[in-house]
Amino acid sequence: MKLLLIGYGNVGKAFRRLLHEKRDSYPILQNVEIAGILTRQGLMVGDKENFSPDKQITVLEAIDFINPDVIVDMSAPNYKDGEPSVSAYIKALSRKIHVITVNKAPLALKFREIFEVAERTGAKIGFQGTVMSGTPSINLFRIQPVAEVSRIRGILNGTTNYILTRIYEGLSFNEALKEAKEKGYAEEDPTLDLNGFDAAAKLTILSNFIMNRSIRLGEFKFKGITEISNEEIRRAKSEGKKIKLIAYADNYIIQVSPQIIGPQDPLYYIDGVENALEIQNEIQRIIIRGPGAGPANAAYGALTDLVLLLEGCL
Ligand code: 80F
Repeated sequence: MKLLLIGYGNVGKAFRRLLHEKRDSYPILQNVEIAGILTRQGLMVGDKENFSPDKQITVLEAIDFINPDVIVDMSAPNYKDGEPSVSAYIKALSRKIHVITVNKAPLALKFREIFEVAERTGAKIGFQGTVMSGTPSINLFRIQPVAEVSRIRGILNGTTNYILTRIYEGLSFNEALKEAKEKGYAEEDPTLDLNGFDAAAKLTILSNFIMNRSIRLGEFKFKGITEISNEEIRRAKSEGKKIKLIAYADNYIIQVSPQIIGPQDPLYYIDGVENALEIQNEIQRIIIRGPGAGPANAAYGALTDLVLLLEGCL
């Protein structure tokens, strides 16, 4: 099985490392090969750790040139129009090439259009890494096939939760952001984390997938953490509370906004890079928590999708 990787930054490199590590012990991965890696610098043919481009070609040309079985998109998100990933997915899926992605923008902007092509051809889309990285959220729902989800509520961005936690612990905003960047949690453009875009994109994908909605990013209001002052965080602390960036969707409301919450709320205990998600369906309330960002976690989400694809479970 031939893979074409798109994007070779923090997550791309972690994915390659993880695939090499796991290939020795998991026979199902033994026939998987990275046939090419594409970045903004061009295409490198084959599988080498140090990137150096062999050809200057576009993503669409790289699909023709490599003719992969799966494209694995680990490129930076483009929230203007999702390109070039949207066109790459449509081209790949229409040729029955599967797509695994950790890039949220294409699915947050064109979820239904992309899935329609996949449904027509039978190609599969794995996107666990788009929401809560390697902590099962999207893939948890794959084993809850008849659940009717009426409400989701969670903390879905690792960077902002990390920053809010570190300010609560006494750091300045800039110190906290610097740490989040150093740990590889932040987006290439960290304003996407700070202004709520990333959390809103994840909420859009989740709502479309597990609540069967047809929402596009931009159709609902979202706020990030840029307007919260350190004083507000410390005042909440003195009252025994915390400020958290909460994503919420039910059948009427969908929003991302900072909220002051107390110890009676399970999300109060979600600190640092940890994320959490409460899912209410007709018979259960499920809460999952785990790391929401970090290159190894996002890479793990993508590798999980690859194994599920190989096992016929996507
Ligand atoms: P990084 O900036 O390290 O690498 C981006 C790569 O994309 C580069 O190789 C660049 O050349 C390539 N690229 C950009 N545009 C391209 C194009 N048009 N064609 C080809 N290549 C292109 O970024 P990361 O950190 O490796 O992230 C990669 C993707 O993973 C992004 O879509 C992220 O949104 C996604 N992701 C990252 C996560 C992380 O922890 C986590 C899950 C998904 O919750 C949070 O705090 C979130 N900020 C992180 S969630 N790094």
